[in-house]
Amino acid sequence: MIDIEAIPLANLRLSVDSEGIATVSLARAAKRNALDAATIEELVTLFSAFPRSGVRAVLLRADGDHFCAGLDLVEHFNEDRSAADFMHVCLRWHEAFNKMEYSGVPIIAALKGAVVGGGLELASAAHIRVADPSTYFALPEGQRGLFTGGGATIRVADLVGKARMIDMMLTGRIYKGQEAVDIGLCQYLVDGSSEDRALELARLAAQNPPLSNFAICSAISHMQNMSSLDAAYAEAVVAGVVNTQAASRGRLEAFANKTAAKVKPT
Ligand code: 1HE
Repeated sequence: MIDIEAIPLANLRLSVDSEGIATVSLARAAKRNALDAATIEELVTLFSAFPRSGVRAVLLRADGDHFCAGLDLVEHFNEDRSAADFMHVCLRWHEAFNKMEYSGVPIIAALKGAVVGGGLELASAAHIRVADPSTYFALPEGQRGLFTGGGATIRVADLVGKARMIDMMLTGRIYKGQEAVDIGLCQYLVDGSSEDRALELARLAAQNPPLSNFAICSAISHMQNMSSLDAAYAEAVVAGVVNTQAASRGRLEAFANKTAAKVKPT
C-alpha cells in the first residue's frame, strides 16, 4: 500500500477520512485553479497512487469560487512553447486524466463557478459530476486561438456529442443549470453545496466492494474503446472475476435470506 498522505503537494491538497474517502482540493484559487505544468504532475502522481492506497472513493473539489479555469494561459504565454514542447505538455495531461478515468477508484467532482477549457477536461475525467447553481461549462479554446489538448475531443464529445462540442468551441456557448444536466455535462444539479452532495455520493459508492468499483470505474471505459465483440468478451471475463468475489457472497446470501434491501424508489 502506498502512503498517499506522504506525497508532497503544493498545488493540490489531500485529506483521507476514516471511511477511506480521499478529498483532493485544487488549491490555486488565486489563479482560479488554472492548470500549470506542476499541477498536472501532482495529479499524475496522486491519481497513479490511489488504486494502491486503500482509498475507496475520491471527492475532487476546488478552493475558491471557481472549479478550474483550464490551461494556465499565463504560463503558456510566458513559456512560448514549441509545438513539440506543447505536445509533451498535452501528453502529461492525458497521463493524469487517463489515470483518473481508468483508475478503478470512483472520483466524484464537486463543481462550482467556471468549469472551462481544461477545467472541463479535468471534470470530464471524473466518474460523477455534481454542479451547483453557480457552475457553468464552456470550451473557450477557439476564442483564445487554441484547441483542446486534455482529452475534450474524447471525453466531452462523449458526454455531449460531437455537434454540441463543435458549437461550444466555435461560438463560445456556455451551458449551466438544468440544461447542462440535460445535455450530459453533469449528472447532478443541487440547490445547495455541490460538495455536500458529492461527498454523499462518494460515501454511497464507497460502500460497494472495491473490486466492483474497480470494474465500474475502469472496465466500462475500456470497453467503450473496443469492438462490440471484444467488449462482450471482456465483460464476461470481468464479470467472471467480480461476480464470484468473496465480498459478494454475504450480499448474495442476504438477498437469498430476504434480509437485503430491495431495489425500490423511496
Ligand atoms: C489565470 C487563468 C488561466 C484566471 N490561466 N491564469 N481558460 C480560459 O480562457 C479562462 C480564463 N479565465 C477567466 O475567464 C476568468 O479568470 C474566470 C472567469 C475563470 C474567473 O474570473 P475572475 O474575475 O474571478 O478572476 P480573474 O480576475 O480573471 O483572474 C484572477 C487571477 O487568476 C488572475 O491572476 P492575477 O495574478 O492577475 O491575480 C488571472 O490571470 C488568473 N487566471 N484564469 C492563468 N486560465 C490542454 S489545452 C486546454 C486549453 C484551455 O484550457 S483554454 C481555456 C483557458
